[in-house]
Amino acid sequence: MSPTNGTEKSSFSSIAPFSFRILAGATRETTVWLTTHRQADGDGLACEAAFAAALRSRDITFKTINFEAPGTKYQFLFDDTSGQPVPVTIFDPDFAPKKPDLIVVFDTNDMRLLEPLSSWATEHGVPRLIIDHHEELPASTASALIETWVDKKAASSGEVLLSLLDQLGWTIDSSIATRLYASLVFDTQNFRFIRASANSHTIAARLLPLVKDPERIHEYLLANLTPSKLGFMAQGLSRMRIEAEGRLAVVVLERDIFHRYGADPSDSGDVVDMALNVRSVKIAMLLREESPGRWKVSLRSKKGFSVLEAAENVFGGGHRNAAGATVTWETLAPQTTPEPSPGNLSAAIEARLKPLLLDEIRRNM
Ligand SMILES: [Mn+2]
Repeated sequence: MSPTNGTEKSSFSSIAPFSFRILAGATRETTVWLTTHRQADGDGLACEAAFAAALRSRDITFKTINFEAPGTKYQFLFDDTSGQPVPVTIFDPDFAPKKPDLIVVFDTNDMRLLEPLSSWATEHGVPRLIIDHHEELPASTASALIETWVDKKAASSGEVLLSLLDQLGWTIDSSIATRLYASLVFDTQNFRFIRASANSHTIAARLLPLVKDPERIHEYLLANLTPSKLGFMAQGLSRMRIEAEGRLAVVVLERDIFHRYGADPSDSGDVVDMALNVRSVKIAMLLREESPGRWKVSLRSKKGFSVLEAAENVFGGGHRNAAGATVTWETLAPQTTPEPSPGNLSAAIEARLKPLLLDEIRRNM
């Protein structure tokens, strides 16, 4: 179900009745956890911080639970730059945390990206509410414990969250607005990717009077280079191969280059985004070595070209224009029989994915 699905305007109370009841009737005794997918980005994190601020203003107990510390460029969302600071906890099932009444998941409906939290929640019977703008994976959310509030037309999860706050009738203060605005700026990349709708701008116009220092948000999210990061990007770009008559960009980054420049794994996203700024490039593929024998695949495409199917081919997911997967030899094993040595895993991944991507380019040119 989706907030803008069909002709009639959907109501949160009817689409997610359980979550609505919990949130609308929440008190200090209610505990809500907020989380987002692994390798969290500016959208998911901004939503967490925004909703945390909303819960705090209503005296509802909350905990922000992540799987890694937020990347440096996102830390402003949780400190006093954006309002009252919001603490972030790293999930640890061994700590046997006290069960919350509800877990709100932002910016993904792929429960695999929340492990081990999603298994823990299922085991302990904890209900979850998904607030998202990605293509729904019915298999992932087919549980009586999971409700979804998804708007695939929204350009950011922040926009979907705002529609939820409006339906709850909660006031948007500066602390909430600043973070929601950050979500929009991040996911639209400064209002470039607005899904052919005025909605993001309309929402921005509504939020802006309340936003604390909007220029600094742009700076944190989009002008955050350091000399060493620039060095890392130069390395990344120098390894970029542009193939298929300029239409496919491929970058392979081994682990040592991250170490050498003190780069964050999330920094590689900027390299692959840069590839799409090349006019002829339709699809960009980045392979990043996470640990020996384990590579992260990031795929990006321009409008009219989908990378989702290629990601799914190696058991990943995402959406049409941005998808990814984590690949080991076991992932490829059913269809390939190479010598399992860490050195050629990236080559094997490339050999598997490239024909699929070239096919997609050929079909849609
Ligand atoms: Mn998003």
